[in-house]
Amino acid sequence: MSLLIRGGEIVTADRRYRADVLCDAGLIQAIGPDLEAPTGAEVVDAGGLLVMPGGIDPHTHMELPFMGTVASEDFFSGTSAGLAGGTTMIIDFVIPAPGASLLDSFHTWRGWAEKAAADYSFHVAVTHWSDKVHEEMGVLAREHGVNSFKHFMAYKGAIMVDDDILLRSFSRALELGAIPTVHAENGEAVAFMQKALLAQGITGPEGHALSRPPTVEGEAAQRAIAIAGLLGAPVYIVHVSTAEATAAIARARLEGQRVYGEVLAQQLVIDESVYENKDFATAAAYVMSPPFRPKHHQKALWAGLVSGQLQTTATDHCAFCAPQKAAGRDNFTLIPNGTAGIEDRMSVLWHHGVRTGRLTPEEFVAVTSTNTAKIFNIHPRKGAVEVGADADLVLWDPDRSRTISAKTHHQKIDFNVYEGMELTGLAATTISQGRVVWHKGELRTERGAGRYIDRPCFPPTLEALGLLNATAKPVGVAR
Ligand code: URQ
Ligand code: ZN
Ligand code: ZN
Repeated sequence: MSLLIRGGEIVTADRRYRADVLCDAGLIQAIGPDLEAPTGAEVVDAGGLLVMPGGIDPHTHMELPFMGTVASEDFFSGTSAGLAGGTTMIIDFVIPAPGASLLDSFHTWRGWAEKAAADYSFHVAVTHWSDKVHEEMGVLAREHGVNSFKHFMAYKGAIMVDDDILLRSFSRALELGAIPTVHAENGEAVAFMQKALLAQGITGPEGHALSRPPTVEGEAAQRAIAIAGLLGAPVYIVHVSTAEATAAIARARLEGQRVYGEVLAQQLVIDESVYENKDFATAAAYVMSPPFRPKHHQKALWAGLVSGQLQTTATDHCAFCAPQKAAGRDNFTLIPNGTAGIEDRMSVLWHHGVRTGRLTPEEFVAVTSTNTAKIFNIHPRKGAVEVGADADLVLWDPDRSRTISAKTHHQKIDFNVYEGMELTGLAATTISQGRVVWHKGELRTERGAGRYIDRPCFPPTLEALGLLNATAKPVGVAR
C-alpha cells in the first residue's frame, strides 16, 4: 500500500524545503509540492514536522555475549526502541571468540538478527589472525556485503589484538576495499592499571574510570592512525571520548589522511561524576569502555562534531541490567561493560545540538544518518530523502518535549543513562520500508521485518593498487 507524507518540510544533509513524499514498495517514489494521494494510499499529515532520513546507528551490540553474560537487549526489542526514537537502521557487530571462524560467527549473528524490526548490517571483528582469517575476510567482503572490519585494541586476554594483527588486518582490508575500524584503548595499559588499583583496594566502579584515563585512548587512537597511515589505509575510530583522540584525528585529517571519528550521544552529555555515586548499581550502570570523562572532554567532542573532525554519532547500545552488573560488586573489572541509548540518541543530539545552536538541522541529519551511510557505502539507498531511496524516514517534531525514564522507554534494560533529562525534539512518526512503525507514541513494529543490508566494498584506492603493484605480495599482508 502506498503512503503519502503530506505538508512536511524536508530536511536533508544539504538543504531544507517544503514538499510531500510518496512511498510505495518500500521506496521513495516521488517528492514534490501538493502530490496527489493514489487511490487507497495511507496519508500522514506532516504539517509542522520535519521529514528527515531515518537515523542510522553505526554502533550497537544487540544480545552480545560478553564478560560472562549476554546483553539484555535483543535484535527485535532494540530495533523497535530505535524506531521509537527515529533510528531506522543499525550496524551491529559480529565478534568471533578468539580462534573462532569469522564466517561461522557471521552466520550465527545473522540468525540472531532475523527477529529485527528494522534494517541492520554488521561490522565483523578480527579477534585473532591466521590464513583462514585472511581468507574469510575476503569471503565476507566479496560475498556477504561486509565492508568494515573491527579491531579491539582493549580487552586483553579476550578479544584484544596486537599491532602485528592490526598491520596484517588493515592491509587485508585495504586490499579488499573495506574500512578498518578500531576500539582505541591501550589494553596493556588498562590491564596494568586494573591490577594496580585492585592491589590498592580500589574495587568500586570508580576504579573502572581510573584504570582507563584519557591517555589510554589518545595513545591507541594515535597508534591506529599511524598504522593506517603507514599502509595508506583508511581508519574509523569508534566511540571517541577524549580531547586527545579528537586532536589525533583532526591532525591526521589535516595531513590528508582518511580518518573518521564517531562519538556517542552519551559521551556528549554525561561526565565522569556518575562514578562518584555511592549507590553501586547506579555507578555500575555507567560502566562502559571508554568510560565517561571529565567535563572538558565534552567540549572537545562537541567541537570535533561541529567542525566536522568527528563525522558520526552512535550509541554503542550494549545493555546489561542491574543483576548482570552486580557480577562486579567486589571487583570493578568484572562489571559487564556497556550502556544503552538507541532510543534517545536523536533527541539528545537535537536538544543539546540543534536547540543550542551548535548544529544546524542539516548538520543534525548528517551526523545522525547521512555521514554514516556515506562512510559505509550505503548512500543514497540509506541516509537520503530522494526518489529511489529506501523509504526510511522520521517525521521529526522539533518542539515537543519528553522526560527520559527507564519507566517509559522501550529499551530492554532497567536503567536509562539519561534518567530524568527533559529533551525537546522527538520522533512523532517513524517510517521503515514505507510503513508507519511508530506513530504518536504507538509502536507498530513487526518481528522479523528488518532486512540484512549489504554494504559493497569500495573500489581499490591508489594506495592499495600501489601496494599491490609494488611487490609480488602487498606490503604487510603476510599470510
Ligand atoms: O567495547 C565495546 O564497544 C563493546 C564491548 C560494548 N561495551 C562497552 O563498554 N563499550
Ligand atoms: Zn568498544
Ligand atoms: Zn561497541
